[in-house]
Amino acid sequence: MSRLIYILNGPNLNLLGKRQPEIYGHETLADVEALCAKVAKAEGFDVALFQSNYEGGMVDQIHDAREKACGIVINAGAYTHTSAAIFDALNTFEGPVMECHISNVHKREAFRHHSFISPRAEGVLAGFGIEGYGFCVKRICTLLTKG
Ligand code: CA2
Repeated sequence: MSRLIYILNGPNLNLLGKRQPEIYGHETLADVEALCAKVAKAEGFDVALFQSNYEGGMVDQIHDAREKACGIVINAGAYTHTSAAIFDALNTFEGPVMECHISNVHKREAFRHHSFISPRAEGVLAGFGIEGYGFCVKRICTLLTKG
């Protein structure tokens, strides 16, 4: 089994730490990567972080994960609320999937309350800031080592 966990990020998350800090905080995607790498390393795993502003780009990364990754943490951004294509792609992946949102989507607009990803995810985390990514990585490590 691969010991690589993919951290997939959707549209606009490249702007993390650069816009709307009142919602998404001051940390950047580089900080997310560093946190996830630290958590994974302590458990004997590695991470690779990706970001795409395109739905097809995210689908391609999920297909890539089929060959290379043992688990996926996904923050699909606004595609969370719209994308059957990303849901279908995740269903072709065999390992654990954790859905992560920086903000508490349930405290926000109604359109953010529904997720196409959740029915495929082992767990869903929202509103923990970027710390949530670390918790999701840890959970995937636990699921893969202790079942
Ligand atoms: O809370 C989350 O992590 C979201 O997935 C973020 C998405 C939003 O559409 C979801 O409903 C909840 C938006 C990502 C936008 O990211 C930005 C980051 C910094 C500045 C501007 C946008």
